[in-house]
Amino acid sequence: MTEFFHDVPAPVAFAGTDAGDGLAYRVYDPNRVVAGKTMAEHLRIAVCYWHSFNWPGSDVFGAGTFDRPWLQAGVDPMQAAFDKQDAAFEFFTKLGTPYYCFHDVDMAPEGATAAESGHNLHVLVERAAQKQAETGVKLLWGTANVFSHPRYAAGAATNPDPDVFARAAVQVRNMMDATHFLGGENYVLWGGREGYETLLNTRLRREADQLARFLTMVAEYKRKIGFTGTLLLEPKPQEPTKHQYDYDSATVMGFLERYDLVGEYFVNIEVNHATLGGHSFHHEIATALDLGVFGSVDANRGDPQNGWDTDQFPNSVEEMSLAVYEILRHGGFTTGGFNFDTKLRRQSLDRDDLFHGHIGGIDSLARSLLVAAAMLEDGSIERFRDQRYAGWGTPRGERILAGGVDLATLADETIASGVDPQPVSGRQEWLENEVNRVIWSTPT
Ligand code: XUL
Ligand code: CO
Repeated sequence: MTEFFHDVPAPVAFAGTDAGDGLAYRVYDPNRVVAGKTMAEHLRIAVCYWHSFNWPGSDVFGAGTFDRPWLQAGVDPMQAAFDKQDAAFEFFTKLGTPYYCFHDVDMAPEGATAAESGHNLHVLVERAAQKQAETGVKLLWGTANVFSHPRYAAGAATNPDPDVFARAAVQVRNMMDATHFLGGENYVLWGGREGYETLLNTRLRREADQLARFLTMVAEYKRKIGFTGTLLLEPKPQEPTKHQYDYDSATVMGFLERYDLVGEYFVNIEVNHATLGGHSFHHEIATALDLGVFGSVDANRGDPQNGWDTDQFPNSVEEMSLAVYEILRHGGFTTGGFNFDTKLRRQSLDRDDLFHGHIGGIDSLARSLLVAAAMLEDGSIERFRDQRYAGWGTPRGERILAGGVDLATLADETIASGVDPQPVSGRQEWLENEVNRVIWSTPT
């Protein structure tokens, strides 16, 4: 087997902030213990197969720019898939990250029939199992791509044609089997085409019922095969559809409640999906945690100047620290992790650019973890939050919340007692300064 990333010595090592400008981790030291666990255990980092190995660097205005020999025209599809898999596992090993994620079609070429596609997947998955055993790299999650093929243009589960729903069932069944076989810790469903382009041709209720039926079948199949991983839905507000049904975490929760699926599905929150939805990443994380549906994260970032999913490598410690703080405060990941759903810029042509992107993102997460742990240890934010709501812990507050008083009684009592609440400062600027104080004072 020839090395693809032959210029990169294996593996990338931790060298601290004094490291020069080469390939090294400056903060991420997998074995370093922070708040009771190693950095590797906290962050559970995964590399995605699709953007890193299956995307040629094309955009809507131009062809692929990247050096990915297995994506060239005229290469035998199975040989190309083997070469791609070799390069992917070489990358995971040299980067030193514990997990990866993939869609069926990232790894195996589609055949002329559903049966042929299933066979190709089977061959590649058997080979992946061997590679996992050889390298120790594990599968964070698997997923089926039921959005790229033209048959899914009008949706997979939400398609007006039940035959398309059935073809999606083939792919999802096969990928659940593959994920289970590979010891995957989660299974993701991103409904890229489960939405609409125009309401003029769409029956909303009909499509929601179909989606719920599909998700129920998936949850039943999980139990049938004994898959113990977590089922994750990945919210996104739009792109490629004008409107996607899994808009954000709160919308997903409403859907799960409506169709009696609470407890079956959790969410995989992507930073750039949150910001496309008009939320901060911090908002989506805090919301999912409070709703009890938090599962995993697709780490990346958008570009504040444009309105699409740029999937850039995360590099803002300020932004990440607040989200990691919420995750840490709630006890951290269980089966989830930080999957790098990130892609290089189209001009990043060198093979080692893929390393630089991931290293920078991973170091930013590691630094955010240090800051988040220091914020928790410092306690000033939680102290302020506790104090701000302290009234609800008094007998008066508890009586109201427990239903011990009705509206009219409360109103009459309030008039009689002459209660006259005074506005209290929310202290936002002080809190923001507190966050910066911790960021600036936390040693690497
Ligand atoms: C698309 C996206 C997907 C999912 C998996 O925006 O994030 O790659 O993560 O299908
Ligand atoms: Co994603």
